[in-house]
Amino acid sequence: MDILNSFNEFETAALQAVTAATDADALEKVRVEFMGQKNGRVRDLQKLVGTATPEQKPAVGKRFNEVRTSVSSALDARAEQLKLQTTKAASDFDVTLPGERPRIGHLHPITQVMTEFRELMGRFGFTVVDGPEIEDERHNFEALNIPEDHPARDPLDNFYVACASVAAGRPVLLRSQTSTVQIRTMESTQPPVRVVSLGRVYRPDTIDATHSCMFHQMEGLMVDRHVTMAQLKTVLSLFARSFLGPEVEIRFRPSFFPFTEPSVEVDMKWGDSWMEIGGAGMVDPNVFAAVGYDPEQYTGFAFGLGIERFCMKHYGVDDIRRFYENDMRFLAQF
Ligand code: FA5
Repeated sequence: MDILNSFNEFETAALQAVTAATDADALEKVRVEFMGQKNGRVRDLQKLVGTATPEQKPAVGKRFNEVRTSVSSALDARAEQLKLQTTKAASDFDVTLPGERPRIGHLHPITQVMTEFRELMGRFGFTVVDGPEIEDERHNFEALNIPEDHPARDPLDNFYVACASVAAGRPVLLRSQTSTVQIRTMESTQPPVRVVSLGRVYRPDTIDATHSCMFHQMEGLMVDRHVTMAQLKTVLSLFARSFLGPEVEIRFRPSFFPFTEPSVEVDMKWGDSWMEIGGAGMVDPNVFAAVGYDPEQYTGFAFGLGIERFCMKHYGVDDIRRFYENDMRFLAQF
């Protein structure tokens, strides 16, 4: 009989769907699809009961009730089973087991060293100032007494940035030195000045064990009446010894920077040789003139130190590239 076949197909399909449901939501969907009061497929079966002949009626009615009961019971049983599984999963969690320790990172070694630099210079009475990493030519060169034809301004030796300012005739570049912040500070403050500024600088240098195209500098500037070269040497020597230890050997070598006169290069002993760690000198009167300070009244010293080089010496790292490779085996040691 066709009607009974339809009942059997309904039952098989419903029981399969019940078994396949793996959570309460899926099971509820099965219930609505097959047994839903409004549009469940069971409604079609009910209509079929109405089409049975009087002789067929008793058998059809009986089978209809059986099918309905069997699907309802299967739904209830599966619901119970799923509930038990969830409670069991929850009770599998043993609160007495030791937890998994989360991996907590730490500050990059360069950042750690910068924090210590700020702290040390703070003890010498230097406050911390900041400046932008994208600079104009006035702050990176002109006010620092670096004329237009100076080789340091060669576009091939700098990272000029292509943007609207360039089109408007105001070229900008990634600063090649933190000395830019000397100018910004003096433009906005009157002497006495005693500041340090730490941050990134960028140069298209050939990368090797001691050179990176992005590195960090600490700039220092002290301006007042009667500031002397002896004070500069004292501050730098004390600073280097405080950070690297009293045994570190520092030497000052005559040099040239357009923005200081006289100028020195600062080296530290590195094994059997010397490594340059920074430049320094007495602020050139032309720089004072560019920011509106009276060179007759004030003198000052300035220095710019390579932070990576200090960090390398401090931790015994022999290649600057290690700091930027993001190798956890290296970084986790600090
Ligand atoms: C300067 O940048 C001057 N502005 C320093 C200065 C400031 C002089 C104030 C006088 C007064 P120099 O180019 O030498 O100078 O760089 C300073 C230090 O930065 C170097 O001694 C070195 O330690 C570090 N340095 C320079 N180039 C790199 C590089 N490519 N990678 C890593 N460190 C570098």
